[in-house]
Amino acid sequence: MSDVVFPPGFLFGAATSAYQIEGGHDADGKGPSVWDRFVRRPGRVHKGHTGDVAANTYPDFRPDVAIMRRLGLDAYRFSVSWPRVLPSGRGAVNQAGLDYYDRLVDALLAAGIAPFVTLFHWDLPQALQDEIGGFAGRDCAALFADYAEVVARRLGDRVGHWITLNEPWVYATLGHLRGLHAPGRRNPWAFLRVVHHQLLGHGLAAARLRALSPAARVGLSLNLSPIYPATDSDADRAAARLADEATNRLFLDPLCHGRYPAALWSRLRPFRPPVRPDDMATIAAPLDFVGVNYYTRARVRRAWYVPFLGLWPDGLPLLTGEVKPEGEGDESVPRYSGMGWEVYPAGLFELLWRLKTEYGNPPVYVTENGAAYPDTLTADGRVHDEARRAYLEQHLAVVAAAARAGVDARGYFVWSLLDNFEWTYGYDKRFGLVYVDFATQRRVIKDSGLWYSEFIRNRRAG
Ligand code: IFM
Repeated sequence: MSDVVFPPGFLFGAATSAYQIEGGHDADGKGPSVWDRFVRRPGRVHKGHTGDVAANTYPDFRPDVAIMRRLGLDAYRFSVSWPRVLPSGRGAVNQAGLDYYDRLVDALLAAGIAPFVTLFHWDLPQALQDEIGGFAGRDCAALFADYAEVVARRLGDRVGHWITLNEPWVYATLGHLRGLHAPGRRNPWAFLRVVHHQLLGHGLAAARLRALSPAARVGLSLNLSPIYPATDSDADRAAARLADEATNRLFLDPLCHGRYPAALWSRLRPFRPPVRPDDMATIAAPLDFVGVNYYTRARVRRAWYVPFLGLWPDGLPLLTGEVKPEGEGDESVPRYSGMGWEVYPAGLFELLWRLKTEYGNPPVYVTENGAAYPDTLTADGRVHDEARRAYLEQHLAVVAAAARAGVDARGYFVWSLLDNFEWTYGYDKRFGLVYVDFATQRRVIKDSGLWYSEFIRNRRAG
């Protein structure tokens, strides 16, 4: 890997999110989030796990900052918990909550690590869900911008990079269409409103952040995935095109071209949200960077899927017709990660190339990439996670190759720094570079973490 070269100034980092690591779910005046509520609904999360304690970074983040320093990270992407800062989602600010992030930013800077701050990683204040239906309510977009301003007024003098939203597709689709994530709704009208209002919230917040800190770099993180037809049939190819519109283009097109993808939008006519005249211009204000969260590709086939009492238009696949390809690929790493996701590094190249050729070659950070595997702490006190190491090595090589081919790649963040609460999978899935013993909160840097650290050091030396 010593021949893998990145552009000057390229940042190597790792990422986490508030609900997945912080714990302190009701500490120091924090309000409940939709996830605090959702995890308490029977049967929603593996073994009833919650993020009440998680990796317990709220009481003391210093040991983890020391680990980041030891790893040699250039940057750390974390999220701010909206209800920790604004317990009711608006109005009175919880200074203790804001202080926590203020101290964290200072500690990172003192360790030479650049903070990348995500403002919304799905932990919406429950109060806003109760009062206005969360992002299904248009007012949520403006309230999000107000919240962004509160955070930026405190941290904006030291934070250079802001990520407004994390994976708005997941929040809208899993949270409001499929009911698998908080707030657990299954309503196609709410789903499309949540799509539009998140995007609008992004646009309003971005404008506010830029007004407060003209040097701020503002972007958002999208979960993108190349989508292939399962077979060569016309039906499967059409399904793949539609699934691409329902996932990748549903966000990239409005953000970069100021319009929703035409075929999907026409098919979804009965469910469309009201779009006001200025909305698309607000949403499409130029991004300073696009954050790409990449894990795998998808293959889809035509599926006649009617989950909502017949409400869905025929054939809308939404990845429900997903199939697993067989018999291809590099066998030096397991074909599927512990999430059952195909390991397919070439898909990352394809996405980055697409951003260059179809979306104006914006600066790109890979804001998440990684894999869960069933790690164990062995008798030698280590975690030998060769599969994760190989996964990271292959994907990093792809990013370097894309940069050489002219993609404006600026950085790469492993998901995740720490093992953490993996949403409906609870603590059953481990993504970390650092193993967390959730009973004792002991940390052990996995072999992949040691390798990443060495990899970063070699890049600096080279
Ligand atoms: O853990 C999640 C993260 O919160 C968002 N992106 C995908 C990760 C792995 O599932």
